Amino acid sequence: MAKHEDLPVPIFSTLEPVYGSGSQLEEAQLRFERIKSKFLEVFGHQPDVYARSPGRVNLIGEHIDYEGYSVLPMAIRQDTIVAIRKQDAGEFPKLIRTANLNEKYPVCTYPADPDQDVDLKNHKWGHYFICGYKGYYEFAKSKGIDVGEPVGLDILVDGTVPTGSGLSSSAAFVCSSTIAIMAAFGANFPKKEIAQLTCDCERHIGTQSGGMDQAISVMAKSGFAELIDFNPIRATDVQLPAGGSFVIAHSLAESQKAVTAATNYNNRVVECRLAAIVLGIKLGMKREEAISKVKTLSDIEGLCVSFAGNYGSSDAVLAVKEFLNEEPYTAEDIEKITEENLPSVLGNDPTSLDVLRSAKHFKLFQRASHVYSEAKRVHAFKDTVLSDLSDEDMLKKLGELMNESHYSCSVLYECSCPELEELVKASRDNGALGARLTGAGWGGCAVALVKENIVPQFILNLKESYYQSRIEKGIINKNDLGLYVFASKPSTGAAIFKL
Ligand code: NG1
Ligand code: MG
Repeated sequence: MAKHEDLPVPIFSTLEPVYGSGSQLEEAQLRFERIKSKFLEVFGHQPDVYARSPGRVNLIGEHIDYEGYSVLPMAIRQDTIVAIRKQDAGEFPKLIRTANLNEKYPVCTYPADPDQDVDLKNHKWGHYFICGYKGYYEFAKSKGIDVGEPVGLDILVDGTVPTGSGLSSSAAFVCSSTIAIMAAFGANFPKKEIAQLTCDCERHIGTQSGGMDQAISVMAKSGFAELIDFNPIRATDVQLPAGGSFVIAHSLAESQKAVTAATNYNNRVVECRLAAIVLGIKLGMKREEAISKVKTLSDIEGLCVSFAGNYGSSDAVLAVKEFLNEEPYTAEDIEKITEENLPSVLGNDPTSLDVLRSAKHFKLFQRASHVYSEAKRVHAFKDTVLSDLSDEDMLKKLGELMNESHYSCSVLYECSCPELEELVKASRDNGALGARLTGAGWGGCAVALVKENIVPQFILNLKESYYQSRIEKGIINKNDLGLYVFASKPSTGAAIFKL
């Protein structure tokens, strides 16, 4: 039997296989009707086909996907739907037009040119579609598929994944865009290839992302979290223990990753890269070899572990303690070790140069300690789930691992913020077995592991302790609370609808 990840994205002629039955199905039917009639109103035609891809919550394994380490997310019910119509060859205007059901997002227009650059200085919501557009053409070209002359595309988007929340609205959008384009061109590919292609093409937005979000959005299976491995991308089902539920809660601090990349996300990617190169040199690699070959901390884990082995340990963190200084490094400190200036060490890549321009110093010790220890926690999480512990003990252990992960993100990786700290504390105070920030951080959501039988009370208490004061200050509307705090079951991955 073909493995799940080797299969193409499923194509359905009804909504039931994804949206189930009852009120959820009714809601989805209404949503698709609204999309269809708005499409007709804006473009004067019906869409050819629809694609949907979900957001995700990462249970454990934060900021390590881009370092090559496995992560453990699950898809959530909230998703992005892209309705698309491919214009005929002779039809005008030959444009990419992206419209959104949400009035907040005005129509964006782009040339029908897959070689266009994404205008990073002038961020627009439609740019995420262009990532998928460029990605599809790059991929088709690499496969030797004849795509013919570019044609115009009309697109209408409806997303329910809250933006800037660490639930990966961006990947839901990029994946549904790419899959919609594929479907409009009558193409389909194995899910693992789409996961890789969407991961690569989201980088056109200017973040040096790992591949977790796209992988889970494309490959998720209902009822399971997935252990995602990289190089190559693979997904292994993880059945979560009975009696526990994951509650997602928004801190209400929005984190716009595409806008803050140089000081937050990309900054950490660069720090990890520099930590890996410095460690590689300290562990005996030739300077030129370290600079040209070492890209991630996982590239030199073998060296770290064999160093630690001399001390009877298999722990890479030991090498970090031995060879990296706790004091932040200046650019000059690092250049003394690399004997090459940092822009050139980083290959003069423009997003890395942006990071260098705004960074005062580099916390190599802290970032590397986080990455190596978080990578171990992911495996401990999976091993716990597979162990013969009772459900009760298992949930307790998973909660502890989540708490340790949060501590590491907050103290070593410094990707939390005051609101997330308050929310994580409130979650624990209200009885969560564990709670942590999820996604890139600096705002966005926390995820809490809660015993199933106390979930309704937990949510009520959280509303009281975290959200009530924010309602009173007018930050959110009381009626919208359900959008900001909810329990989530592992949901299903991307799909194409020909309705
Ligand atoms: P969010 O912030 O949820 O989009 C980002 C990255 C992930 C991963 C996490 C941190 C993108 C598209 N996603 O997630 O790959 O690195 O941060 O674990 O950049
Ligand atoms: Mg994102």
